[in-house]
Amino acid sequence: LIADQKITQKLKKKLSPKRYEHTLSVTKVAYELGKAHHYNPSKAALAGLLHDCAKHYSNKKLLRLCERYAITKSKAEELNHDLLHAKVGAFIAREKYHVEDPDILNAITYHTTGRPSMSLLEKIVYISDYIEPGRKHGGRLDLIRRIAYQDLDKAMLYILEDTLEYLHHRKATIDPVTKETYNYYKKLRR
Ligand code: DGI
Ligand code: FE
Ligand code: FE
Ligand code: FE
Repeated sequence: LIADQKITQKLKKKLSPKRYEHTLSVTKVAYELGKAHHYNPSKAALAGLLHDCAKHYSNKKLLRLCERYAITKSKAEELNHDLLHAKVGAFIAREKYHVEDPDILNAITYHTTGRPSMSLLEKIVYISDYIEPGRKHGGRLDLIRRIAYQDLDKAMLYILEDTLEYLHHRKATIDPVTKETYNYYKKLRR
């Protein structure tokens, strides 16, 4: 047992089977990355468990929660409501799952775009979300899976590079924070 069973059962009831499987996989990978990088594995697992806890909400519900609880939306989040499940997820983790730890809440908030100068836990969750065994991204996924256990900053850079390329190809609106995060990790490695 690597994660809180009450939270796990509650999420099982709410998420689709596919999203629930993804959630459990991210939880396991976050636990392993925690061990590999000397971060409390149980705390990493809890952050992984909750990272997509608002993913099943419709855009309408995400927007309604933002209105009701004065959660401010960035320009990118206005244009792409999907991005909101990260920020709203952190809110739900606090209100509905009673998680207070700011590092866990930030890891949930920044799991989609990342942000410059991420904490160890923020990187663990961001990377676990990308490399969990159920993911089938093309690009350098197998390479990134190996790098993740050796160098988190390098894994961040590779994931951001592949993600930006994918978003460009899809002509998706790119959140400036995603771009800033990429620039930060690129500079870090020079
Ligand atoms: O919720 P998940 O699917 O497990 O994963 P996630 O929350 O990391 O979302 C992944 C998607 O988000 C992936 O297709 C890349 C996309 N994404 C990351 N940064 C941006 C972005 N999408 C847009 N439109 N803009 C971004 O800046
Ligand atoms: Fe997500
Ligand atoms: Fe992600
Ligand atoms: Fe996810």
